[in-house]
Amino acid sequence: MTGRVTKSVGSTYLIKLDDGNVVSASLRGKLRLIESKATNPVVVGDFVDVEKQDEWVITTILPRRNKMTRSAIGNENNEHVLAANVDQVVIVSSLVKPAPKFNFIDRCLVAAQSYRIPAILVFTKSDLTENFEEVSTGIRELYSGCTDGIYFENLLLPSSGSLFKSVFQNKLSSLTGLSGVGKTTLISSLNADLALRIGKTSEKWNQGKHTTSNAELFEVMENSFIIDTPGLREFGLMNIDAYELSHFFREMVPYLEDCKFSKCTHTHEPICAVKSAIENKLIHPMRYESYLQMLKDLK
Ligand SMILES: Nc1nc2c(ncn2[C@@H]2O[C@H](COP(=O)(O)OP(=O)(O)O)[C@@H](O)[C@H]2O)c(=O)[nH]1
Ligand SMILES: [Mg+2]
Ligand SMILES: [Zn+2]
Repeated sequence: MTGRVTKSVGSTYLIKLDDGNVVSASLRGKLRLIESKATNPVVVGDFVDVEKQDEWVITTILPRRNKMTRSAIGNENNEHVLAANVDQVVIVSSLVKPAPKFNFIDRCLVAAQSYRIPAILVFTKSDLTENFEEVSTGIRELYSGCTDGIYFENLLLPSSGSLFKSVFQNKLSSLTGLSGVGKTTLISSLNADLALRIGKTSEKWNQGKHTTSNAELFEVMENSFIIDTPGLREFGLMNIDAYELSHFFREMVPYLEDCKFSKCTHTHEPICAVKSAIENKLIHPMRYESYLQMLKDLK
């Protein structure tokens, strides 16, 4: 039987089986040695084969489509995998109260791009925004070239619930966003009971009792999961080389091979296709600002 890992507690895993049942399984001894580089061999989101022996045992971990890790990209020794087979990263921000933190959004986008996971932006509190047309147009100009969907919503309207049902349907979504932007409201509109449960879990995290974050998948609707990972909120800058950073700015990628230097950082180098693209208004100056800020933080 196959199923999906939704939670790990010590060396026990909760598996949602294809037939809808949830079982608790452990890892067959041999499997523990696979992926020995990772600190955790099986993670939430993994699809696994399980067998009922005396108890349920995970016999195979199916190949992963992608994985979100906490440690350095490229530094696979000792990486901590947070989740596997994530379909989309959903980054929630509010248009006002609090105003969007573009730097935070850009860091999340870099992370999503580095994991090769599609990224969706949700901007809430459209109802409280005075010059909504202007603001939303500006944000679309900023982000349409580097995301897979942008939504502007008033989460308090019932219609936003049905919109987001279609966004989250049949997917594993990583939900992220700063405090107060509407994450709980959004989850409530999909599944009110769940929003309460997640709130309680987050409280526990915030008390700092857990040192390693073991994420949990929450089933918001049938076959639709969200992962609310405390550590992911910050999407700290990863340990990547300076010249690699632009590879994770999606709208810069088409220009990279035209820079004179293959390890161009698009700052001081001569004949830089990225800088030309900015001059020609093909790349948004705010994204370049953000790029420069992140580059500084890498050093
Ligand atoms: N007017 C308005 N208020 C919203 C909207 N979305 C969320 N809120 C309110 O913003 C506050 C924070 O929302 P919450 O879901 O708790 O944010 P979280 O910290 O990201 O989980 C709550 O009082 C919500 O009712 C929106 O689209 N419009
Ligand atoms: Mg909340
Ligand atoms: Zn360049």
